[in-house]
Amino acid sequence: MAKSKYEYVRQFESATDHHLLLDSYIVVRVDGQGFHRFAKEHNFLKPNDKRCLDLMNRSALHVMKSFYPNIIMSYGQSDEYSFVLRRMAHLYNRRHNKIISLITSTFTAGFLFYWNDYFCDQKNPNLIAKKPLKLTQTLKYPPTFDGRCILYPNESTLMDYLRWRQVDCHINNLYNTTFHALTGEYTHYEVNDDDNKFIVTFPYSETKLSKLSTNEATKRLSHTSSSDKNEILFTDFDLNYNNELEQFRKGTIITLNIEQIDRLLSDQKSINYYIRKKSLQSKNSLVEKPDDQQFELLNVDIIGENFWKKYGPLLKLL
Ligand code: DGT
Ligand code: MG
Ligand code: MG
Ligand code: MG
Ligand code: MG
Repeated sequence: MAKSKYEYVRQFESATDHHLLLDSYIVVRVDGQGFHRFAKEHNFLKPNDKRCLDLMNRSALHVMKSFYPNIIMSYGQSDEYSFVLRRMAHLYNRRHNKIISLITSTFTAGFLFYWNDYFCDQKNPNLIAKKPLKLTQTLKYPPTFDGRCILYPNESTLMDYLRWRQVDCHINNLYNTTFHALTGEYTHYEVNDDDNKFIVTFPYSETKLSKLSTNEATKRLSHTSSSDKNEILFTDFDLNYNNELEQFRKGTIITLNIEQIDRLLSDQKSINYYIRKKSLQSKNSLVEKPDDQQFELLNVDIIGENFWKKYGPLLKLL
C-alpha cells in the first residue's frame, strides 16, 4: 500500500514509547482517582466498605485472567492494586505505553462491569446489614484510575515493594479505624459461622459516647503511635484491633493456586517459549485462560518470611 506523505509523523512516537528494561520485574499500580470523594458520594461504609474491596479484587482477577500468564501475582488494598509482571514477560514488546494503558483500562472496565454484582443489594447476598444501607446502587459518575509502572531489578526489591504496600495498608487502616470510632461512624463486620455471611453493624452510632468532629478526631490522633491507637480502641471502644477482618488489616494477595503454579513450573520451557512468542494461537493447554478456581485470594502477612517460604515456587515462576 502506498504511504501517505503524512506517514513520517509516526516516527515521533518512538520518542515517548520506550521499551521497558528486559529481565526486570514490571509492577503496574493502579489507584482510584479522587476516591476520597468517590467514597463519600457513594456512601461507602467507614472505614472499610467490603463491597468496594471485593469489587477491587474482582477487577484485579479480571486483569490477571486477561493478561495470563504474564501476571501471576497482585496485591491490593484501599483504592489501589499492584500487578507484578513476570520478569520475562514480553507482552507488547514491553512497550511502556501499551502496558500501562491496557492494564489500567482493563481494571477500570472491570470495576464498572462488575459494580452491580457488589453494590446491588439483591445480588450481594453475602452481606447482611443491621440497618438499611443508604442506596448506592447507581453510580453517580464514572470512576477513574491512574496507573504507573515501576521496574524492580531483583527479587528482594520486589518483595520489599510489596511489603511497603502492606505496611501502608496497616498504618492507614489502624488510623482510619480509630478515627471513625472516634467520630461514631465505624462499621463492624462479623462472619456468621453458620453460613459465612458477613453481618454489618454500627456499634458506636447510637452509643452515649461523645462523638468527636472530624477536626477533633484529627487532633486527638496527631502524634499518636500504633500502640496508642490500639489502646484508644481497646479502652474507649472495647474493640480489639486484631479482631478486624484480615482483608482490612492486610489487604489481598491474588496468586495462582499452588497446583497451578506447580503445573506451570513443570513446563517452564514451553511456557517461557509462549511468553516470548506471545502466540495466542498456541495449542499448549498450559496457556489456556484459567478459570477463577485456579487463583487464590489470600489475606495474609507478606512482611515476614513465612509467606515467601511457602510461596517459593511462585517466586521461581516470577
Ligand atoms: P488520589 O489517589 O490522589 O486521586 O486521591 P484519593 O482521594 O483517591 O486518595 P488516596 O488514593 O490516597 O486514598 C484513598 C481514599 O479512598 C481515602 O480517602 C479513603 C478512600 N477509601 C478507599 N476505600 C474506602 C472504603 O472502603 N471506605 C471508605 N469510606 N473510604 C475508602
Ligand atoms: Mg494517589
Ligand atoms: Mg486514590
Ligand atoms: Mg490510594
Ligand atoms: Mg488500534
